[in-house]
Amino acid sequence: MSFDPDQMELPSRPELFDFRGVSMTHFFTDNWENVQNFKARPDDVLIATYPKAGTTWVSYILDLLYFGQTSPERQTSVPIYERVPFLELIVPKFVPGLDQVERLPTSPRLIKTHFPVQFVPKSFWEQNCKIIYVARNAKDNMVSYFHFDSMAMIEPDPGDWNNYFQRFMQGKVVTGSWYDHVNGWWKKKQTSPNVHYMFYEDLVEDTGREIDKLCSFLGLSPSEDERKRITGGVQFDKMKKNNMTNYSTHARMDFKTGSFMRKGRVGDWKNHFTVAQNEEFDEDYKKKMKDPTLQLRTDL
Ligand code: PPS
Repeated sequence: MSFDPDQMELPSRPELFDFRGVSMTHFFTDNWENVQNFKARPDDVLIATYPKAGTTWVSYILDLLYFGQTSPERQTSVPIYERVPFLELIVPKFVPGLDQVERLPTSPRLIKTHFPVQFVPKSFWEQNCKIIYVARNAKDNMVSYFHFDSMAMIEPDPGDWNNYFQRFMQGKVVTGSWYDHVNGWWKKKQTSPNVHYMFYEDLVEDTGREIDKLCSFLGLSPSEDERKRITGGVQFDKMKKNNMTNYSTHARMDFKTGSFMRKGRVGDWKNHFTVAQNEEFDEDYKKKMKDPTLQLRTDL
């Protein structure tokens, strides 16, 4: 987020409201018309996720694949959230995501969104842009989101864990229902060859393999050395130490209450869910996740 002193006051924590059937705050809807009218270029690459599913990880992988060799200075001077702007985000005192995208000097432009599939500006589809969707199992996703909401001042107050647990299952968090999000994109992928659907758990299991799949989807062929360098450079510990990828330079995070690169694991939900919560969750999950072809792993 680049600072723009001409804009308004710093915000306080926003309220959640229903926006076209999806829970949102005004930081993601105030620029709606302009975002919907966004003119994508055919080579734009959109990274779409439910929040906390691995957006930053995949953004960094793509950035290295496209620009790691050609713009080494970018790697030490431009934070990842500026290299890959957040399309719909509009927060007072910061340059709106849309304007950041339009100012990007790169080609292709890498663009981040948390929109459910039905909110994606139509131009991305008309221009046949490549879209990468990352899904993460709901339990870990919920835990990560809870911690993030505690430290991200542009998010509604998460309240305590028990309360958050219920709200997540009801879809009363920013970007709405996790269940609708992952299912909506999964359905779209079945008819859109331009959507590459990935899983956070697969990336943890074998980052190199997933980078290979990404490369064949994008038509990229890095050298073996480059591939190894990227696979090593994007591991959790490296990204956590790297000020360009760990969000430590971001003005709207309260690092006293946590860190953006928190644990980076599959299965951390076991440290948060009680036995009763786990049972309640699984029961509810079965009712909402009817498509047997979409399977997410909560353990490796
Ligand atoms: S955001 O705010 O929506 O853009 O957040 P997002 O980047 O999607 O998700 C943040 C979580 O992804 C974890 N992460 C990683 N895990 C493993 N390896 C790597 N390299 C990596 N990079 C980011 C990050 O730690 C957050 O998950 P939790 O579980 O909170 O640690």
